[in-house]
Amino acid sequence: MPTHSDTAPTWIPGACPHDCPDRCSWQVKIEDGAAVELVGDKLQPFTRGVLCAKVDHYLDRVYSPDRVLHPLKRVGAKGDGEFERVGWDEAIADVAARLRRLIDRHGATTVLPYSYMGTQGIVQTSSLDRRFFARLGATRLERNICASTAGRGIVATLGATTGMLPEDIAHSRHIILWGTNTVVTNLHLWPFIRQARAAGATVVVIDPLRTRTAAQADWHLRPLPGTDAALALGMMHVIVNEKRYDKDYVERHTLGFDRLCARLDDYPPERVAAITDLPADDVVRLARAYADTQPSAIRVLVGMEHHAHGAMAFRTIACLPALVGAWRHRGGGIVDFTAKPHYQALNVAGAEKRNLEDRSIRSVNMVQLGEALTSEAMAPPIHALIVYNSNPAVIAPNLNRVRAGLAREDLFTVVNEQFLTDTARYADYVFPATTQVEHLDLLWSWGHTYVTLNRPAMAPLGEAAPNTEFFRRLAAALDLQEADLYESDASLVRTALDSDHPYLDGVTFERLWEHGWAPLNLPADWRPFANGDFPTPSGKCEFYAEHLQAAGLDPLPTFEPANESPAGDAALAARFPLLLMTPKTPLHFLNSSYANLPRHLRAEPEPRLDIHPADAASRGIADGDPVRVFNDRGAIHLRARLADRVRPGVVAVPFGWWKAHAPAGALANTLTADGLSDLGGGGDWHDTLVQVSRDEASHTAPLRNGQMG
Ligand SMILES: Nc1nc2c(c(=O)[nH]1)N[C@H]1C(S)=C(S)[C@@H](COP(=O)(O)OP(=O)(O)OC[C@H]3O[C@@H](n4cnc5c(=O)[nH]c(N)nc54)[C@H](O)[C@@H]3O)O[C@H]1N2
Ligand SMILES: Nc1nc2c(c(=O)[nH]1)N[C@H]1C(S)=C(S)[C@@H](COP(=O)(O)OP(=O)(O)OC[C@H]3O[C@@H](n4cnc5c(=O)[nH]c(N)nc54)[C@H](O)[C@@H]3O)O[C@H]1N2
Ligand code: SF4
Ligand SMILES: [Mo]
Repeated sequence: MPTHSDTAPTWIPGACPHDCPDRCSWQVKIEDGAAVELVGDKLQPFTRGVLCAKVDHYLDRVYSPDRVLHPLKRVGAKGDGEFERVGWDEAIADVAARLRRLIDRHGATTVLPYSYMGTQGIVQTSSLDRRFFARLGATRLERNICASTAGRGIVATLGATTGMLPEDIAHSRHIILWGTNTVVTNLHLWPFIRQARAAGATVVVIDPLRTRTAAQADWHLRPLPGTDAALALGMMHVIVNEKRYDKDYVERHTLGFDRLCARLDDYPPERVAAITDLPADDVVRLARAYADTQPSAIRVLVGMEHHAHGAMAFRTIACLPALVGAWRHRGGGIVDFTAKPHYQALNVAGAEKRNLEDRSIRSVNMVQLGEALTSEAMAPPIHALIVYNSNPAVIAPNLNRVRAGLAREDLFTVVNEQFLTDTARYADYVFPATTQVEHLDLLWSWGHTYVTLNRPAMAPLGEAAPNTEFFRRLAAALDLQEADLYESDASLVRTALDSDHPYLDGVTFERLWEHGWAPLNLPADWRPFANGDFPTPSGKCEFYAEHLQAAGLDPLPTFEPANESPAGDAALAARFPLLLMTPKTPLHFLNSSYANLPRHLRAEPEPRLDIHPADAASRGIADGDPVRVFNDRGAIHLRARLADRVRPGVVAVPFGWWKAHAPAGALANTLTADGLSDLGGGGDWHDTLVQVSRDEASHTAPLRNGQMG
């Protein structure tokens, strides 16, 4: 059992750094300066000592022979992965000199940072890096590949994303997991759902795919992707027409009920059935169960946002709890991101020094990196790209365009990484980044309300350095003088904790240093909208949201088909009749992370195309057959898996694999759309049409099974 004492061997508290809602606390055992064991912290009330299959062997990642431990300089062609070792001083001086030359010639906006949440702490995700790029005056990056669309949609209705506390789902009696794969992506919520179930709750999953979560549900509904707004409107139609709504709550705490009712006339169950391809009876049955079984909870997360009308879908679903008065109850409402109370409590803006950023400088949406690197319209073009905490050559949509950009000879690319990722292979310089056991960080969570401190448990291996140190060294090499650029990691943690907010009462650096985590000090009876108090412009739950008009959207909930869908573009759908989903199904990968480690690849040897037996039969495809999946953006070759996992008209390819480790280099994002969502600037990659054919040609690379080089 880990203790917090300082006698040898020592156990050091820390936390999983990944972009996962669960934010597990862990303890690292140190002997003779080396990490010898890493286990979940059983005392943490939400994560309870259980690490997932991805992270359970985190020390394999730390001590992997494939770690980048020294600065590397490219000697081969871009993308080939041939590098030679160079010294930090020499490398950073050359990077500074080249940046200086490019900035002198093209202006500072020729520099583009590209980062996301490869590590998700305040210090290593968004502190000195933000200050550094603001000081340079670089092109700004819109970091909205995840959650901003869902968030903006929910905020349009509720004014805030944080509704129910996740653990309160244990009190729910009717739970809809709507477009989220809890068992895979949010594992630590599942015990609370099981608790509810043991007390009689019904669990419904709404997902076009039969996910692991759907397989465990009491009822699985499979609408066509991108049609959830219609389903929610159909439910509201039934709830209102059958007078199952909470009249008192609606009158006191909502805005625009009459206008909503007029809109609901357009969504009788029969029409909703035609849009969603669900039986009309199911729409009615779901509406009745949802309204009548209180407390009822809806869990949403991210995957469903990646559509052209993703925000509208979230906004529409967010109308449901107010209609039935679910917010009155503990265990009623919507469970969404918990980031907001963390951001209210912690001084994140102080760590980032957001005031340094000049918001008049142009910005690039990270979803559209390919376009930013290849478009003629970019003036000045991006000539310098600095990537950290992200692997765009795998995770960004429309990869052929991304890779064409990364391959440009007139692009100077610097990548700060733990491994030689697909992206790093295009770099002119790669710098070695520390892992979570080698650096300090303060972490919030988007899936629970505990603040966590991650202490460095051991000295960095080789010449690895934290992200912050990379930016300090680069700032020094550029001769930048501002003290803000050189704040220490410990001081950054203290800056972030420097807040008078009551949620942070009693949460001190010392307490966190000792125990690793502390709960935010939230009010005991957390039913944020039990008496209305919605932080919207009207103070009410906005069925009608005036300000949406300004954004060019319908002020009422509505359904519109995506352009890239059979209902949106019949001509395109005639050529590419199948909708492609590319979700996070691999249990052993976290986005693209771990998709290079032997243990994880043994468990996830190859991506398969999931295709419904009816769609396969009409194409002469049998289970295990090689297939070609293609559209105008590209083609991939992989093997088919015939199963009821997908519904007719929909196929799925999981994402995460790297080119070198996926058989035949089949990366899901080769095919995906890189348009934007309606609000929040997220991607629309689940609106992707493809065609599938049996692959008669032999593969360029043999399909391997369970092995890696
Ligand atoms: N194992 C594992 N866990 C992870 C991650 C990982 O890569 N691997 N990634 C982490 C990250 S970054 C995130 S953002 C979260 C995401 O967590 P989730 O949002 O739960 O995961 P996704 O796979 O993105 O999407 C969930 C489901 O949405 C469904 N979906 C897509 N479009 C629609 C639609 O139009 N309607 C409906 N009803 N469903 C739809 C997909 O089929 C998918 O099963 O997971 C985190 N946890
Ligand atoms: N088709 C499709 N595409 C998707 C998604 C999908 O569901 N389908 N999901 C999208 C979503 S929700 C997200 S969040 C994005 C995720 O996209 P990313 O954030 O780019 O993905 P990750 O694989 O989590 O992390 C990227 C890299 O960060 C590195 N890293 C980790 N710690 C550190 C550190 O301390 N320093 C440095 N310098 N690097 C570090 C890791 O080694 C890893 O290579 O992908 C998106 N792309
Ligand atoms: S990836 Fe998520 S579930 Fe796994 S250890 Fe990290 S926080 Fe926990
Ligand atoms: Mo994400």
